[in-house]
Amino acid sequence: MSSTSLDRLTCAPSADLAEIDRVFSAEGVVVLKNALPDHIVRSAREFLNVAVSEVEPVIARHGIPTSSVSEAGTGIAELLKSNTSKLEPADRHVLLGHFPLETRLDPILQDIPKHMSTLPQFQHLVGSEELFVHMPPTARFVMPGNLQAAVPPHQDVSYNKHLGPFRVMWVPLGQIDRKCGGMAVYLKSHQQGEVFDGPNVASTDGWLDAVDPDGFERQELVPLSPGDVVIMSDRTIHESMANTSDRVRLSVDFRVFGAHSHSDKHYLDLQTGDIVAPADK
Ligand SMILES: O=C(O)CCC(=O)C(=O)O
Ligand SMILES: [Fe+2]
Repeated sequence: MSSTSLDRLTCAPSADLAEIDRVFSAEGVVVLKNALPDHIVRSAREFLNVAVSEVEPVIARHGIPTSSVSEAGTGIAELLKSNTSKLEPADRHVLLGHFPLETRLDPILQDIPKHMSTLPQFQHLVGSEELFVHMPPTARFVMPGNLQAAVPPHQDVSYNKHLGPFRVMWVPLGQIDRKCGGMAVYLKSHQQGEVFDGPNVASTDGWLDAVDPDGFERQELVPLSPGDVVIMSDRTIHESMANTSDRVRLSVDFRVFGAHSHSDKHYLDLQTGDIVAPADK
């Protein structure tokens, strides 16, 4: 098997718990192949495709033509590079490739963790039969040429100081190949603590400075198909890649935690389907 093959990180969702554990504990990442049924992925994709057309006015408001996604993507990247301090935080957030809050809170996206929570393999990876998800999830549209939408190397723990231990679940909604701006992970990097030691950030502020993944083997998570689900530790270093294709890359990612962990912000209780607000302090 070649060292760049994703096969060594890939398990069928029906695989033995011991096999999934072995891969995840050693590498800090596992790909659960074909874990989501078609209808769940299709509904999420159709919903987000409509949501892309709904963010076009935000892009157009900045003088960027939206008739071609690749022209929009390169226009956004130029704008973000030259003008970032003058942008409204909500606009900057969208231009970085994040869907707005209302989109991310839509229950249609919650069907993804609801389905995953029924799989013993997933429960095992999170370490709990009772599962909870930080709300809202991240949902991303990465336009071709929007190089500013690629997230520099980071551990998710640095963006989520309000959570106890958690797992990251990254869900592509289309075919992921070498060109469309998927993800790369640094194998075994979860075995260290948090690397970034700067201040907390809001996601509207943009990306944290890249951490140094030196010394860890970089693995691009390609190819992936709709239905595949990537699970990482909260300390696994990963980054997203530039979209050099002619397609918009759509994905959703969730932070999932078990009964042994906690959150100081809103979360979805997957047992009851309720969104739980933080307790008053
Ligand atoms: O989807 C991406 O480009 C990266 C997502 C990611 O790493 C994150 O949201 O923490
Ligand atoms: Fe991340």
